[in-house]
Amino acid sequence: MAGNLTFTMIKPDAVEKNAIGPILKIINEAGFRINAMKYTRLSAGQAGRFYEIHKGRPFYEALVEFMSSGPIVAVLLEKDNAVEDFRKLIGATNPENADTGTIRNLFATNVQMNAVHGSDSDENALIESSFFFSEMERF
Ligand code: IDP
Ligand code: MG
Repeated sequence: MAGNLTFTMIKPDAVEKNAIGPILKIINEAGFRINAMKYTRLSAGQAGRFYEIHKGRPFYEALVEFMSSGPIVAVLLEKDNAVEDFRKLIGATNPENADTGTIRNLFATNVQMNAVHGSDSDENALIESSFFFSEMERF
């Protein structure tokens, strides 16, 4: 059975574009409930650990540098079928391939600076949310 939690980050490019409000509005209107949220900045070490799974890929070093270049908003979201529905809402990794109206279509700059993160599985949603949030930060 699909889980009801997914984890997202509003990435530094979207924060820089003043798109926190518009992106959260789209997320709320799509039926996601905010379970936990934090405005913070990752160190290079923390970004490297968050994206450890991509270590060795050609884009890894630049991704770590980008993700630690400015503040982000980390959000734990709740909805039925959360992971799959949220991936649909954000669109393809490369905004050139993202469907019209998706968050990446509307706000991404390029394949690296693509506005938002979205968990790819229920298991990773839990791992990623516990990277940012303690029990007492979740509601
Ligand atoms: P996802 O965010 O859609 O799940 P992943 O393949 O998990 O995409 O990649 C993680 C992040 O790494 C992407 O969101 C993007 O910021 C960056 N990235 C992925 N592929 C490329 C690439 O080909 N060039 C530059 N950056 C990339
Ligand atoms: Mg991914």
